[in-house]
Parts: sequence; C-alpha cells; structure tokens
Amino acid sequence: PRTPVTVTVTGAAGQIGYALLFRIASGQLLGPDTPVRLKLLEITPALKAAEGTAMEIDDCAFPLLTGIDISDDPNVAFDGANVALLVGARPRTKGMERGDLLEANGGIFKPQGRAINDHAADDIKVLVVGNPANTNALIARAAAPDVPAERFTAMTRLDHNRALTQLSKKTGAPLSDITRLTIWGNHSATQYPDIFHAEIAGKNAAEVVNDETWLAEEFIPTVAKRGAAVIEVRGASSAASAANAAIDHVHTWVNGTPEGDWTSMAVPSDGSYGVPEGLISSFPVTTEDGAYEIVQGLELNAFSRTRIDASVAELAEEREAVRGLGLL
Ligand code: NAX
Repeated sequence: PRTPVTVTVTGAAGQIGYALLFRIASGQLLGPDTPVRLKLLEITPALKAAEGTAMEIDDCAFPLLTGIDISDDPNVAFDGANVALLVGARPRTKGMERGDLLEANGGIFKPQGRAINDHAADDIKVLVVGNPANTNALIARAAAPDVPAERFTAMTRLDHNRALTQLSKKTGAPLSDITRLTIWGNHSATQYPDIFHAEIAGKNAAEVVNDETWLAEEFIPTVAKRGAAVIEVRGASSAASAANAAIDHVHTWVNGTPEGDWTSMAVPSDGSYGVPEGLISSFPVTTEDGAYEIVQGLELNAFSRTRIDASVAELAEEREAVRGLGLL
C-alpha cells in the first residue's frame, strides 16, 4: 500500500468544504490507489461544525481514508501537508471597501502561507479557492519564501468548466469534443474566456461559432458573471461546482493533461504573454508528472489582447493594494 497523501483543507465547515471533503476521501482528488489523510483547518467557532462533517465522513467508511484531524491552528493543520486547499476566506460584506477586504484576507492568508512554509511537506502543492483567490494566493506565496513559488496556484477551473458548457450548448458539440479552451487573468468579472485557440473535434472553435456578437455580448459575460447568476437563482453561492473544479484542478496537476489538450490554472507569471512576473494570473497550462508549464507561442488577436490586458491590470492593482498594506 502506498503512503497516505496528507491533504489540508481550510474552511472545512463551509459549504464548499462540505461538497469537497467527501470526494477527496473517496479518492476522486488523487485517484483510486492513493490513500488520503485529511487535515481540516477552521476558525475556533466553526470547529464543532467541522467535527460534525468529520463524523459523517467517518460514517462513509471510505477505504482510502486513513484519518481526519481538525485544528484551528494553521501550524498544526499544515504539518506534513502534501496538498493544501485554501477554501476559507473572508467574504465581502455590505459596505466593505476593497482595501478592507484585502486586509481581512491578508490576516488569513499571510499566517497560512507562513505555516505552509514552516510545516508543509517538501512537495506541497497549494490551491487557493477563497476569494479574491489570485491575490490571496499571492499573499500566501509571499509569506512562504522557502517554498518554490510555482507551488502556489489559484482556481479558475470553475470558470473554465463554465465556459466549456456554454460553448457546448451554443454549438451542440459534446463536451468531450472541446479542447484547448483558456481562461486568462483574474478570477473576477474581468476574466477572459478565450475560444480563439479552442478546438471542437479538431476545428477552430471561434470559426465554428462564427458569431462575434455572441462571443462579446453573451459568452464572455455569461461565464464571467455565472457566480452571481447562481446566487441569484439558488439563493446561495456556487458550492458543489466549486468543489468539483477544485478536485479537477488538483487531479489535473497531479495526473497530467491529455495529449493535445490543456487546462486553465492561475499560476505565478514568468512574464509569458506580457503578464508581469509574479502576478498570479490564469493561463493555458499543460501538466505532467506533478508539474505544470504555461503553454507558449499562442498568437493573441486584438480582441483577446485587450481583454487579457484589462484583467491583468486589475491583478496588478490588487498587488499594489496589498503591497501598500504591507502584505507582500
Ligand atoms: P462559506 O462561508 O460557506 O465557508 C467558508 C468557511 O471558511 C467558513 O466555515 C469559515 O469559518 C471558514 N474560515 C474563515 N476564515 C478561516 C480561517 N482563517 N481559517 C480556516 N477557515 C476559515 O463559504 P464557501 O461557500 O465555502 O466559499 C469559500 C470561498 O470560496 C469564498 O471565499 C468564496 O468566495 C470562494 N469561491 C471561489 C470560487 C472560485 O472559483 N475561485 C468559486 C466559488 C466560491 O465563491
């Protein structure tokens, strides 16, 4: 039997946590041959609720699960972590300015980054889900100077999956025929879902669609505002779909992208496509043997360039703001 992989999940008592933990414990995150040890991090008042979730996980008798620990101390929760899913965050509440939001999240992600730096396993992989995800990942990364920067990623896979479905509905093509879709930039309303390099059964997706009005006025806003639309209809924010995307993100990172395809991950920029170095921005990436690479050499038309630049400018502003708060 293989050694268990330690997976730390923060915000474990929240709604994404509830949709996520059972799937991790059942083997969907790392595969059917990998035993898992779960470590849950919550704030003190939510420890009891996390305990309740852990009771239910126990009651599933998942054969791959070797144990669950719960803590309100990041130094304990990240001890020995191989994978960290940072889901818990401070949501924007009424009347909160962006600066307040970034500062409140700095208070969460800076100590968590430090704890990862000091206690996680050498092969730690971090996915930040909690919003503002890209900038929270930036804050955590900055607090973990001993961890290779590329291990800090943020989630745009939900946006990617949303875009896949919208494109499938528009064209009638099965999802399995769609490849090479990309989300660029920030996980926010400025994100840019790009179909100019996407393929539908090997044909260029933008040419198959052949409808720039749909692209600009329906597809892009539908994908970018999908989170708000779900809240409006469901009365609560995306949870199971977000958990599903987190599973997809880590599963792809660990197990690789299929030949000829790529996925979208927000990763520290190496300067590719003019994205300033260090910003955690979404790119097309391929993965293999637990490592990822930004897809190189894509030509960006003016339509794409403008939108990518706008989203990256927003990320740069967020970075300036957190720098101003002393969080970097
Ligand atoms: P919930 O409010 O249901 O749960 C959040 C949990 O985090 C709570 O149980 C809270 O006690 C815990 N928490 C807060 N501070 C913590 C800390 N310092 N350490 C550990 N736990 C802490 O929110 P939920 O719906 O689960 O969403 C979680 C986060 O995901 C939010 O920030 C949300 O904005 C973000 N999302 C990100 C998405 C993405 O695509 N990147 C999409 C879905 C989601 O909106």
